[in-house]
Amino acid sequence: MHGKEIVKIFDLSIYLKKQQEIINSALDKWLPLPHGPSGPVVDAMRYSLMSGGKRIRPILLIAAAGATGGDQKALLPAACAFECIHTYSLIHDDLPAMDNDDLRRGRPTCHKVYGEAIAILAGDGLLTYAFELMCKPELTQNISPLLLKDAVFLLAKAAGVSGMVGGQTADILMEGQPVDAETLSFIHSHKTGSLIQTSVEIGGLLGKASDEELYHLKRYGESLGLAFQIKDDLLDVEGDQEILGKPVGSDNRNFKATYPALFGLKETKRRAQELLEKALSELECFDDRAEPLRSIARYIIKRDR
Ligand code: GRG
Repeated sequence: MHGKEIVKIFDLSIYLKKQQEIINSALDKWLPLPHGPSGPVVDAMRYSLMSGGKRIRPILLIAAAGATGGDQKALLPAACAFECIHTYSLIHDDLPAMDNDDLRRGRPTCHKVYGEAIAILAGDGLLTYAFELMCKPELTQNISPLLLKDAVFLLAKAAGVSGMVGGQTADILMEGQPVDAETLSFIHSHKTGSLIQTSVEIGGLLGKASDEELYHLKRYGESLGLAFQIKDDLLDVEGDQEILGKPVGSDNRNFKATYPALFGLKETKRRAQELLEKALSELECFDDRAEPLRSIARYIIKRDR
């Protein structure tokens, strides 16, 4: 090649902003509008959903599909389904029966605004709406029924007792008790890791990844999911409430099992870095199209919110 080679530098902040806009406008378009006697629950669903989350799970799904050359636009309903399930988990996690938090995403929590009953129903509504999204023609007309069935199964499993609900149960039952490293890793990889890992896996699956690509994407997602929760633990100790949009120190107050509590800050940071490197190594067989996945992994360890 003559002359200067043009090197395209991937800018994660531009990428995230663009993807967040796409996801936010799809959620806004697809979520029902509040009207009639059930209006308040839809209002509450929209209140929590449209309140500025990072949209990491849907973005991971889209980025994983992109890494294998899949049709990213066609997967938007599946990406939005992850955000609905994630937001439901936050609403329920904030309830008085669970973490009893007043602030989420910089705003009063759902139950503070709408009351407990409506907040529970808004969570239920978002969880089930996720599966309506998985049946949207925008998705079903582009993906084979067999692949879609596998994706729905993986999503249900990641959200349910084998995944997030199972992790949350262990987390709550272990409150105030000493936990060993194995139990802590179970809690973190199920409570938070399952949904993150599965967003990457479904992106690869529906993006028509090869078996080898899918294998590495799953392992990337597994390391990333655990790293994400470890970083969340660190932010609860060292983060800034203003930037986080939620109180810091709540893990300590609620006697939660965390990495800093079990291993100390230095060792926790070392483990997070190790997981980042492991996640990146799983992407070695991918070309430049995996750059968003690589940058997101680095960002997850560095993030301040
Ligand atoms: C209630 C079944 C049920 C499960 C709750 C996810 C969860 C399980 C609880 C949330 C508690 C929590 C703060 C966990 C730490 C990891 C986590 C999920 C953080 C919030 O996710 P982000 O950082 O939030 O992606 P945004 O607001 O950006 O979407």
